[in-house]
Amino acid sequence: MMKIGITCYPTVGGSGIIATELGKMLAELGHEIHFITSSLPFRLNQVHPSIYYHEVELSHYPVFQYPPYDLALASKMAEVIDREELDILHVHYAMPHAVCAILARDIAKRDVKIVTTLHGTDITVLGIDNTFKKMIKYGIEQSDAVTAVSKSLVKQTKDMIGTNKEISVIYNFVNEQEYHKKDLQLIGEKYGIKKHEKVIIHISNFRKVKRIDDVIQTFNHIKDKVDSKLLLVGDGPEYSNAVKLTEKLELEDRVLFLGKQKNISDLLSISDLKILMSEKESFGLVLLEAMACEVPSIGTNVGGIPEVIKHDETGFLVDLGDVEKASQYAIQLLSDDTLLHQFSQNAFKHAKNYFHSSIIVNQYIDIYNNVLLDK
Ligand code: GMT
Repeated sequence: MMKIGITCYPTVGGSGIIATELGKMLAELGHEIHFITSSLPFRLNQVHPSIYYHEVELSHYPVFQYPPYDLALASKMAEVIDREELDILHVHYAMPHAVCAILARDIAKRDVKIVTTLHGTDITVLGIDNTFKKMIKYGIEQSDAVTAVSKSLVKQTKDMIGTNKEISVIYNFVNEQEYHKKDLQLIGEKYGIKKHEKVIIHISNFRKVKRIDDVIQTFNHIKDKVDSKLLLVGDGPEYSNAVKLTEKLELEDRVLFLGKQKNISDLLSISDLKILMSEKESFGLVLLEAMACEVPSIGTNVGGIPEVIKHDETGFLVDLGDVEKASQYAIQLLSDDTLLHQFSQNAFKHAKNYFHSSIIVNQYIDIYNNVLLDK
């Protein structure tokens, strides 16, 4: 049994989901889990006797222009490392979380091991502000072990940071108890979706990198050939632009803006195809969520997406911005029920064989055991 601290951004986002689900599964396996986060992780929705939550409290002392989150976190980490006698501190993101963990390790009396998981966001930060390069490199190199969510992210990190640090690939996973296909035709009816209509779904935080316009443009071609509806799930900075484009293309009665939703697996269960046209994506957890619910995907050939979608088997890959090709593939798939069924079964099997939670959680446990052996 290990005592493991976990730090992530607790908001709705792939990295927070992975960190929280990992903690829940490790607790089920008998490990003691201590979440050290600024608020309760949103997926931490059940009580478990081996899961603890330590809130990082931000001080609003008037001399500080901004509340010092990083220092408050490091101080909380150091306190939890000593009081709870942590063996491992698993942090998600090199910046700031690995850097905070290193500071906490220096402050604490215990020889805790630091495992850092990269989700891609550090690289995005670097793309915007190169002054953080040395800080991210430090966070990575001073960690006892580093993992990344795709081969593509390992390469990108090494190219941009210039480090020789070993980075192990551990893919994303889903909680299969929640993500599986359910018989929910009634929900579709409640949304006004007719039985014969095909349902295309896009789920994201509506940031610019997600290229929502490309999703809507792809759907605009699809709807000419296939009677269909587009579900847009999520919210974010590009939301109002997406609404405007929908109005411009006169798609209001075919595109449903659902906003942020909790029961994503229910919405996937009424969907036939998932579309992700991102320009950056280190893995694309939503693709795996779709696969687990027997939904094939069309995605761009960028970042880690080609490591998730098997072209012409579980879905299709297209070049960034190629909405014509994306719609051609979608029409091919949605117009042939036998092919669609085949792809949905391939997607489900691929998720089970390569990304099953039991495989992935064991890979993290191996990493923990290896760093503890070096003690
Ligand atoms: O996609 C986002 O904007 C959220 C972001 C995050 O930090 O939570 O997701 C990143 O981590 C996920 C979990 O590993 C990956 O599945 C996403 O692909 C990755 N997002 C990007 O690389 C843009």
